[in-house]
Amino acid sequence: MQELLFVSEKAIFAPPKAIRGGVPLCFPQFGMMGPMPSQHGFARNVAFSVVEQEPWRVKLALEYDGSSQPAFPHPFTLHVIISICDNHLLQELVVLNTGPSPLTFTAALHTYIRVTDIHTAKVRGLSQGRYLDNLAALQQSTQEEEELGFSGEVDRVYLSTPNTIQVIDPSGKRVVTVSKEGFPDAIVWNPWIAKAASMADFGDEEYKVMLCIEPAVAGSGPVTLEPGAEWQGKQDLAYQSSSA
Ligand code: TA6
Repeated sequence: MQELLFVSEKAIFAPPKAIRGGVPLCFPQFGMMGPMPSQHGFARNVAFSVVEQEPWRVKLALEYDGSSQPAFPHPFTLHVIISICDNHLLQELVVLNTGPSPLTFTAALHTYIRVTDIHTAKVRGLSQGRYLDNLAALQQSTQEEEELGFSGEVDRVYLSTPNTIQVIDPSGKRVVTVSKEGFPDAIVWNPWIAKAASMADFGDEEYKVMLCIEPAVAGSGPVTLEPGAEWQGKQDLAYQSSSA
C-alpha cells in the first residue's frame, strides 16, 4: 500500500527547519500574507506539547505569549487534533485569541500528498476556480480546464473553493479526497524540476511523486478574532482504490 503522505528522503528533522513533507502548519500566516518576515509563519518551526494522547488520536498545543516573535506580538493558543479512522486522516486546527486585542491571521495545512506519477496525476474540483498565481506576482486568473494536470511548476492560491478536492492518481489506481471545513481557499503546488533542484531538503526527482493540496485561509483574506474568540478549520484526507 502506497503512503498517503509524502516526506522527502532529504527532509531535515531538526527545529527550526520545517519538515519537507507531511502536513506542516502555516500559522499565523500563509506565505507572505501577514506581518512576519519569513513565509508561512513560525508554528511549523517550533515544538508543540502533547496535551491528549490515545491510540488513534493526539491533541497538540502551542501556547504563544506574544513575546518571542517581534513581528507578531499577539498571544494565541493553537491546538491541533490529529486522528486516524479507517482510511481517513483527520486534522483540526483550533485557534484561540488569548490576548487583549484582536488577532488577525492567515493559515494553511501545507499537505504533501504522495502520487505515483505527477505526469498522469490530475486535480478534480477546481474547474473555473479563480486563483492567484504565485508564479506571476499573485496575478488573478481562472482555471479553464475541468481537471488540472501538470507539465511544469504550479503554485496557485485558489479562492473560495468547493470543500471537496480530489487528486486522481491513475498510475497508482487511487483517488485521494481532501475534504475541508473552515478553510475557504486551497493552494496547489508542485515545484517541478528547477525548484526541486534548488531545495537542499528535497530530492531532484521527488517532484514526480508529490503534490501539495493545502486547505487555507489565504487569498480570500485573513481571519480576525476578538479577544477570547475561537476559530476552527478541518481537513479529512481519505484514499480509495480506483481504476479511474
Ligand atoms: O504552498 C506553496 C508555497 O508557498 C510555495 O511557494 C513554496 O514556497 C512552498 O510553499 C514551500 O515553501 P517552504 O517555505 O516550505 O520552502
